[in-house]
Amino acid sequence: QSPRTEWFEEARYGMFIHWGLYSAAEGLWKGEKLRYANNYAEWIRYRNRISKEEYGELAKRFVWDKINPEEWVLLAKKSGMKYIIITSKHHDGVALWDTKVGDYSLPKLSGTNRDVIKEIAEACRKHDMKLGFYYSHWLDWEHPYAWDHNQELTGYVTDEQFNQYWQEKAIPQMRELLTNYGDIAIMWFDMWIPYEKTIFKREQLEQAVALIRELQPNCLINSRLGLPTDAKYVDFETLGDNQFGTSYVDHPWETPGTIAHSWGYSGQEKNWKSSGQLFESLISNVALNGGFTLNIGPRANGAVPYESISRLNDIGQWLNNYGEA
Ligand code: FUL
Repeated sequence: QSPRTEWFEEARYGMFIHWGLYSAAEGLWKGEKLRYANNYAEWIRYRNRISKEEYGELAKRFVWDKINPEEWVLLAKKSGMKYIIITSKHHDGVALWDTKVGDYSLPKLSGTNRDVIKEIAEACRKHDMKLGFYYSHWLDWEHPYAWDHNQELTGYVTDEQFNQYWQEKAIPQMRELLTNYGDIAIMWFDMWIPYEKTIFKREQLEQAVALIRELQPNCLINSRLGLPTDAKYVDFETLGDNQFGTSYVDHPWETPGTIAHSWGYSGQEKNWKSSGQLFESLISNVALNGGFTLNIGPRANGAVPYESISRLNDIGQWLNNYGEA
């Protein structure tokens, strides 16, 4: 492995933040729960077949005078987390930052001049926290030419059309993220089937790697990009959601995990994991030389659910007392 990954192999514990328009839906659409049992709240647009226009209205529910990304950074810091990964664009295709690529962004839909990506980047710099971006490169439910894995929302897309999405939206947006926000520690991609089974061509994924290596040579890339975990392409392996207990000897790895079920905020959560259970997940991964990226899903007013804060505080206290030998 390259020296790029050294800090990550020592970090072990980071914060995932899922925050976007779906946070304002809170796992309910017009009184109806998420369709399909056992589904994630951040998938509500797809699952409940919400139109792009109606979905965009959720942006009006953001309470800008309460939203303060520095609080998320301080929470991570207090719980002993060493990095933060935030959903710059989730599957819904909404950019959280003030993108110049198209007009489908939280600032534009919400009518604000706030750019939370800029604010969190500044807060991370101020508090010495590494920052990474989740970028949904594969699924993008707003773009007519992005590929819908079930072809339910956007229908059939040709290779040429998909390449148009890739060249006109995905690549230029990644360029913005890697140019305008200082040092980016991780680009975290999210495609959980081999690229050969998708519409992607290897060259397209290699183009993303080349862009990242050119603009931010120290930035790490995770395996859900779709290329093999080999320092040339991908720096660390991401296991399945909440999957623990695998050991790799030849490369770094992590598990992304939730505190309840959904990643995005849901008012419908019933089963919150205990602090002990979460701590055990962290320890078991660390024991196998891996890391743990634990998720919070703040609400549309920026508030982090109390249940999450209390568990993060418990883990932070343990780490403070016994962790940093
Ligand atoms: C998944 C996504 O589909 C979820 O919404 C979430 O972002 C998780 C970390 O990855 O597979």
